[in-house]
Amino acid sequence: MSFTPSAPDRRGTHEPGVAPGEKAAAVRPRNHARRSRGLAWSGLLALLLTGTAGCTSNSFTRLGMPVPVTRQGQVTLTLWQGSWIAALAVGAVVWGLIIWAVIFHRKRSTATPQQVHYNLPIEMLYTVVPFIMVGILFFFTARDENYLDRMPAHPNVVVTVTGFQWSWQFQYPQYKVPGSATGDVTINGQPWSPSAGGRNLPVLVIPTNETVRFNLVSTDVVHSFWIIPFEFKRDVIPGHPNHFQVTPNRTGTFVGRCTELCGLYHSRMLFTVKIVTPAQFRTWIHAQQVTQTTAAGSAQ
Ligand SMILES: [Cu+2]
Repeated sequence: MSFTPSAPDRRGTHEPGVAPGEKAAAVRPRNHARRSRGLAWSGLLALLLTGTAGCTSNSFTRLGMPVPVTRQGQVTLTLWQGSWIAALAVGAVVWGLIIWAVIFHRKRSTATPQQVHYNLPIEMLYTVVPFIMVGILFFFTARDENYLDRMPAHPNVVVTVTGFQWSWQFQYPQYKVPGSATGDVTINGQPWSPSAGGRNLPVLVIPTNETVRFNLVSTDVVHSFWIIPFEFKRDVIPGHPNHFQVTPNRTGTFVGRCTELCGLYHSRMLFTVKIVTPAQFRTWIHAQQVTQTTAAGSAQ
């Protein structure tokens, strides 16, 4: 099957002045050049795959994403990397075909080329192949989305996040504080202020290797809860509680923010996230219970 229907069919014809035997000899170097080109393409593809496969996690192989700090974030990162590898592979084939057409089918004379109407195999190919590509991307996206949205019945830690103009409140309903306003361990936030320089931001503390469920509620307008290295954000909508669950797998201190323009001081709606070991988490939460219970008692 010829993939170049516009090329005149020269089967059975001879170039003027060239004997059939001489022509066979001239074909050999052309085959050799084709093999070299094939090798060059394979080499380029191998280089691309090893460069982006993510054997080691660095900023180049992460393609702009931060180091994930949850199991779920790693899944998002892998989907992102896989999509880029697929896009680059498709790009290499398309660029290769363009360059091939430009070089080997360039205008060689002023004569009008042979005119053709259609080529059914090629038209079927360029209709079916994009469907397959979209289908593959859709499959991996749907599979990973189902995993990210999974909500096992018994999370280890529950945090109720309340977004308001322009800060956050973090409430731990499993840890009670008798006599306090909410009845639970609660961290009340204030917006970032230039004088405090971030020292007054609310701190969200969660443990590693335990499932943490976030219940998201808003008291006023739509906000969006974004902890950058979770590689995930979810809207916080008044009258429509949202949820998600993660398993942190790396300790550290990170920045969280609102990612839905929610009013004048939206940009000040920052918070600090501390991922600590389970033992450090329990020490911190029990210290909060004692401090907040004492404060509630003295306020009465
Ligand atoms: Cu907001």
